[in-house]
Amino acid sequence: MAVSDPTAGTAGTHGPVAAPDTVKILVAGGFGVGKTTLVGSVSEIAPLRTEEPLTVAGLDVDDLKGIEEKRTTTVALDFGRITIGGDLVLYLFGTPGQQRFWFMWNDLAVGALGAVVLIDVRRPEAGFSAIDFFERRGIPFVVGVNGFHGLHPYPAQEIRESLALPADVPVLLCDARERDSCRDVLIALIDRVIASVTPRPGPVD
Ligand SMILES: Nc1nc2c(ncn2[C@@H]2O[C@H](COP(=O)(O)OP(=O)(O)O)[C@@H](O)[C@H]2O)c(=O)[nH]1
Ligand SMILES: [Mg+2]
Repeated sequence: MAVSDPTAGTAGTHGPVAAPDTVKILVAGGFGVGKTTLVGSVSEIAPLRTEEPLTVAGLDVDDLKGIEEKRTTTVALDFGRITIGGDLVLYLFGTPGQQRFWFMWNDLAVGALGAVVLIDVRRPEAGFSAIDFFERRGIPFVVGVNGFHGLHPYPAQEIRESLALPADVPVLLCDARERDSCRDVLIALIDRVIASVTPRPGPVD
């Protein structure tokens, strides 16, 4: 399932040590839903950020409705890393959210085994395009519902219905600012990725 680095994992006199499995994961979603925040919360390395201040020039182009407090924006990508269970290393690539940067998504998706579609609980409809993107490409994904200000007014089931998500797509309420909360979303995604590559038992004779 995972891509391993064959050059990694040799340790002195103790002989070879199993190389960690590395997996590329995308963190996608609309503009201002908390993608950069999520990658920063969970990353063990100082996350690479390509944030720039929002400018007056972008006012007519980028839709800030509902996120008036947003001051910066990701112009290329976010990058972070998290180790799960000791030997599974996830490389997280946060996509730029504005529609004018969506041409980059196809390139970012190359080699990705799964994705988190992050939505802002106040504007769930901003997640439709990302959901559609991964559904079309058959890339397994989970939906993380970022409850801004820690509020979760709607149960996961209600959000699933409003986004017309199939029953097998996990929907997780989360807080993009909380490491453990974001980690739980990533663990659910790994389970989903594993389920998607595990053949289902055939019919019994
Ligand atoms: N109160 C609150 N603010 C958040 C949360 N997640 C993100 N933000 C803020 O909302 C703005 C947009 O978040 P950002 O991570 O840049 O969104 P992105 O465009 O999806 O990368 C920033 O000012 C964040 O500090 C959250 O869960 N609660
Ligand atoms: Mg961002």
